[in-house]
Amino acid sequence: MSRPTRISPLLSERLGLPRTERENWRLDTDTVGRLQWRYLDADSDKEELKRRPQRTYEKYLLGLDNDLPELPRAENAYDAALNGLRFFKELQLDEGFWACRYGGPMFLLIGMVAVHYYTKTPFPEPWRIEVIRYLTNTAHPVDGGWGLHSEDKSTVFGTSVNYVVLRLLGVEPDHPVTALARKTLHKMGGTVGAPQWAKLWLAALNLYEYEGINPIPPDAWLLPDWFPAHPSKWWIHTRQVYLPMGYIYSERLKATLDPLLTSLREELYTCPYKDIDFAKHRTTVSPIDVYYPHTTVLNVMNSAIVLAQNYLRPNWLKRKCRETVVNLIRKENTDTKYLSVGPVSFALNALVMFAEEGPDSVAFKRHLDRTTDFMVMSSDGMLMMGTNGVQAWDTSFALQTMCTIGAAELPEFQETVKKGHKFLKNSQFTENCSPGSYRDPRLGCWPFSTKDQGYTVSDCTSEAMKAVLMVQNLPYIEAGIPDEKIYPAVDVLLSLQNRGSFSFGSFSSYEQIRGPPILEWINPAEVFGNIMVEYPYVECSDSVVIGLSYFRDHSDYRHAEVVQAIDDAVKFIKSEQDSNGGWYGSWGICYTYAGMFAIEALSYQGENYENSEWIRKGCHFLAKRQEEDGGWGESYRSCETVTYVSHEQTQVVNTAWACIALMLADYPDVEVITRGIKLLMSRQKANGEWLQEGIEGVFNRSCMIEYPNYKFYFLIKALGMYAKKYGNPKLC
Ligand code: LAN
Repeated sequence: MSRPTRISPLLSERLGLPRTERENWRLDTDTVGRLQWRYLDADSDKEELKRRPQRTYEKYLLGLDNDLPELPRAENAYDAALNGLRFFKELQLDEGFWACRYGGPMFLLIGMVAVHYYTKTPFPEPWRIEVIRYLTNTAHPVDGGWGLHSEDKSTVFGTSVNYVVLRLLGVEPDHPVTALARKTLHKMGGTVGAPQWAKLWLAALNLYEYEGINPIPPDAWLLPDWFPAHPSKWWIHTRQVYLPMGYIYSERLKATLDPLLTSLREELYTCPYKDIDFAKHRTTVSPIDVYYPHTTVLNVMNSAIVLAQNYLRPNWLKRKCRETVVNLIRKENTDTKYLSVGPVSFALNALVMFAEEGPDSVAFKRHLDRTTDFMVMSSDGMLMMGTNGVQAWDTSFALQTMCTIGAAELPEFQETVKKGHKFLKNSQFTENCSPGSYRDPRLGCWPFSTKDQGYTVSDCTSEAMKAVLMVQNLPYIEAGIPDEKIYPAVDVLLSLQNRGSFSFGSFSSYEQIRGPPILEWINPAEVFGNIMVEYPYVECSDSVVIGLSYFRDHSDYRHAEVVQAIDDAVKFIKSEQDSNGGWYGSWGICYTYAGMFAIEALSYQGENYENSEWIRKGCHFLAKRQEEDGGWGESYRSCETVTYVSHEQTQVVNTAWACIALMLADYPDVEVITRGIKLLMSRQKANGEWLQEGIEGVFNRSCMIEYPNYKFYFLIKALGMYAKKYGNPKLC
């Protein structure tokens, strides 16, 4: 059942669920962007509540009234841009970055809650109340289930794991939310049809049997490094998730059965637990959930591994696997300050460290300390984020926007620019990773979220480098990053370019492509596509072209190689354009997102509508998709179906992306752009803000993810560019 738009007010309110006092939440941070929501107790923290009043950004993020003033009505795009920026500036934290609620994926909370339950670590009461609220508010408005992401139909995956979360947090089975969800789960066939990642968490909670999970042998790590299928060749997220999963699977970790778990065993299935032959359900996955079905190769391989495991796995081999996995997890913990690359591996690693080193170990305690980095409070309740934030990425675009539209020169925004610059300066990596971690150099690069998280991404380094260079042109920026400290970032970018035959010249996300794409045949996750290896990504390639082009015009360092790298990447970008002129976006929704980045990259080479057939086709693709009201609206279904699908309503973010692309291209029919710009202005509120519309981002083709700050800086950029380019006419 597709998801109708949510009925307001929030379901949690209609059901009268308990809630915490929103006025008592505070967001703590540090100079490298750590985000920690803290609940102050009305009695024991009375003093602090008085001493530390809530800041505007806290009120905004919590959905409270934010006393920001009404601004003079904008009659032209420039004033609208500045009004938007005046609002957005108030959301900046003192340390220079922007916070947000990076939600969307609905399969993350289970990890956090399972670890607390398994290890008997109390789940903080304010979190418990607010997680229950969040899940209540994101349940499907009709059938009460959950999907892979917050806008998805209900699936066995989302419904099983979030049902378990609610029950472990104390919601009774006859509560209206759990009762309806369970009914839907049973209608879908019950938890036997859950995909592998759900089965693994449920097995660790003693709610599913390990024989019913397709094998996750950590033994793969013992293959020689040169072997093409060695896990070090997999995409970083896949290898970091399957590493601890391999431990949990191989060691058959199981929570102690208690009355709650015993009851859950009966609630999740359509027949009594003891009657289920789990081994028979190893390959059962609900068709509603499947995005990437098992291949025959994988099924045959799995059956062979099951046999080998049962008869041919001596204890010494099991011990060796355990040592290898633990050793690699320790390196990951050191290199990411216990955050790990993402939320799934974070929770899995915490469980492994508990099992391996015990409840009082430093490692387990450090993991527990990091749980706050992922748990974010919002108006709908508390959720676990897709990463520990979007700090460096958002700050880079915010700074670029202010420079592009000339706002950075205005006195009222100089403090904002200075603080943002300082944050990017603090976020640059100053050391490389542990030897033997299979990680590439990262010195001089930037992360997507924070320096502590420790991972660089090709486009994050490139966009941050561009932001830093742009800002450092401003006369009032004093302590800039010297060129010698930018060079290592350029070295890394150059080293990340793919050289393989089908991907020549392109850039992937975290690393070069290390393994053959045929490894996708053994993608075991069922719900995600394109996860086994790195792929050439058009947006990553665009961003690197943009960053390196900016650098090329700034410095002579490795000039010939930089020029060559840009050239090769541009060829790749052109070759990726579909015959209808669209570019498929892998990280944003979808063709409008990638179209903007691709056209920007080409425009940096002096290409435009007049002289480039690629840009011309790209513009026609976008212009054709403009809607009646002058806006663009693209549905997340574009990402799944790999073809443009219109949203039911136009979206400000898609509209801004399309307008930016058309302006960069010098699209001759200015009226098309003007209509888009007018739409952005018409949706702006009196205090300069825009309200949240549909979800903006995606990963692995099937899972959507929120980028709440896109509705600020991309809109401000579109409006400001329009004003600069077309003489800022009066528009209303
Ligand atoms: C992200 C977020 C940022 C994103 C961009 C920088 C925008 C992109 O251009 C490159 C890829 C990257 C870094 C990216 C990769 C996958 C991530 C980390 C995410 C979409 C955020 C969450 C997602 C991660 C895989 C979620 C955990 C789920 C698993 C399947 C392990």
